Amino acid sequence: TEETLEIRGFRIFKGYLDTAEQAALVEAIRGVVRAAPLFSPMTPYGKPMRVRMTSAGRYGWVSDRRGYRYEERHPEGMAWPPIPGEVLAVWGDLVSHARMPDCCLVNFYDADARMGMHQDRDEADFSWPVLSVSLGDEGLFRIGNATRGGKTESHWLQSGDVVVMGGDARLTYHGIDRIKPGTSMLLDAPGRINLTCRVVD
Ligand code: MD3
Ligand code: FE
Repeated sequence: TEETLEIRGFRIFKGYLDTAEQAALVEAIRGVVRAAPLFSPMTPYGKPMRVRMTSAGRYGWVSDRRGYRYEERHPEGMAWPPIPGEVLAVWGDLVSHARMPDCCLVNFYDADARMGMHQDRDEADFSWPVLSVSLGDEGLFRIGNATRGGKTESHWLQSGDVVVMGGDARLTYHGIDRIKPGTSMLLDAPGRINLTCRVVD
């Protein structure tokens, strides 16, 4: 399946990556996680996030009692590993060859992790799109509006789907309501990986 769906300005490329490409990405991400281990960020309100995270690139996204921001180092002190070439290739094909992302955030959802509705607004320049790659179990993606609340639309993101959020969609509220364990054979345990590439500054 290779079709593009458009929901509220989000371009969803269904089945953009074939199984071999997905497996290669998972291997590359395993390398990232070996160099920069997954951690459970603390929200500024003092509640740990359900999603475990790490990053690759010049910057990584972190959250703690001081707030959400980009940092040049992992909380344990190491520099973030480089963004894998396989990820940059997808960005090059769908976003730009002129400018590569500064950050590839790696989100890992276990069977009961979710991500509440939020905006991505920690970047300096919203004119660059955000690109997201889904791997592993399906996740129910909810798309809202430019302000909190209002009607929403939901879509199941499957392994190999790529989403590009640009233009008016860049500041749209979004979240992951739940994942559906056992819907993919890609990972060796239930779970979902999402890669989010962003230009930061
Ligand atoms: C819409 N991640 O890390 S990716 C995030 O599946 C995040 O892990 C979700 O939201 C996930 O911030 C959803 C889709 C996504 C990513 C960035 C966006 C949608 C976006 C930025 C602007 C608008
Ligand atoms: Fe987001």
